[in-house]
Amino acid sequence: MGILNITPDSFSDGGDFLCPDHAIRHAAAMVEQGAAIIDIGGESTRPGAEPVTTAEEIRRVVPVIETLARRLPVPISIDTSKPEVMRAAAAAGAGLINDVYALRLDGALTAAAEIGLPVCLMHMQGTPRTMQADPRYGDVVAEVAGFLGARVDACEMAGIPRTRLLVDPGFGFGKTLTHNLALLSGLARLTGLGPPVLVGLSRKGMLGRLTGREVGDRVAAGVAAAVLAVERGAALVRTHDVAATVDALSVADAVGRV
Ligand code: 7PM
Repeated sequence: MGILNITPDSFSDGGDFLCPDHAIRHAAAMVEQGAAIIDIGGESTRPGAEPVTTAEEIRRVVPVIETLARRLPVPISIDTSKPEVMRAAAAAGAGLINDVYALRLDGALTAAAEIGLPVCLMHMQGTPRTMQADPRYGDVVAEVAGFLGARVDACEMAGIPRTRLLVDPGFGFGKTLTHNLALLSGLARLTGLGPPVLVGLSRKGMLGRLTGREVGDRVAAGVAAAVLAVERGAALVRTHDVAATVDALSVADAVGRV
C-alpha cells in the first residue's frame, strides 16, 4: 500500500502532493513500483497535528480520488475517520476505507456499513493531539488484540461482515518504542483475530529512535521492519517507499514459499 498524503503538514512528505497533478504522478509511480493499493489522506494524523474541517478534507481528496480511480489499475484507499469524507470518497471511486479511529467517531460505523466497502480498523490509544504524551499498557499485544477484536465484533453487529475487514496495530499511535517493538515482535498474535493484518511502519519515529536517522533516511530501517512484520503474518504493508519495500518483500516471499 503506497502512501499519498494530500496535506500541507504531513511529517515526512509535507506539502509535496497538495498539487493534484503532482499527486497523480506520484501515485502512478508507486503503482509502477509495485503498489497494490494507493492510500490517500487529506488530514495529517501526526502527533500534535491540528484537525482539518470536513469540507477542507473533502476538497483535498475527492478530485484526486476521482482521477486515480479512473486512471490506475489498483484500488484507492481513503485514510479518514469522518463519515462524510468516507461517503464522498466512496462516491468518487474509493475502494477501501482506512480509519485510524477504527470507526469510533459518531456516525462512522453506520456510514461504513451503508457504503459497503472494505475497512481497515486501526488501534490508537488517545487522540493524535495527545497520544504520545504518556502511553501506558499492561500487556500491549493483548490490549491491542482485545481492542481490535471488539471493533471487529462491533462492525459485525453493525452489518459489516468480518470478511470485509482488515486490522492494524497502529504503530506510533499512542505507543512508546518499547510498545512498538513488543507489537512487532508479537504481531503473529494479531493474525488469530481472522482479518488480514496491515502494518504501517514507514519512516516512523520508532525507526528514528532505533537508528538515530532523520525521517528522510529511514528507508532501510522501514524495509527491515516490513520484512519482520510479513514474517510474523502481516498481509499488507503501508509505506512511503514502495520500490525498496517491494524488492525486500519479493525476497521474503520467495523464502517463505520454500
Ligand atoms: C506518526 C504516526 C506520524 C503516524 C505519522 C503517522 C497509519 C495509518 C498513518 C498506520 C494505517 C504515517 C502516519 N499511519 N493508517 N495512517 N496504519 N492503517 O506514517 O500505521 O503516514 S498516518
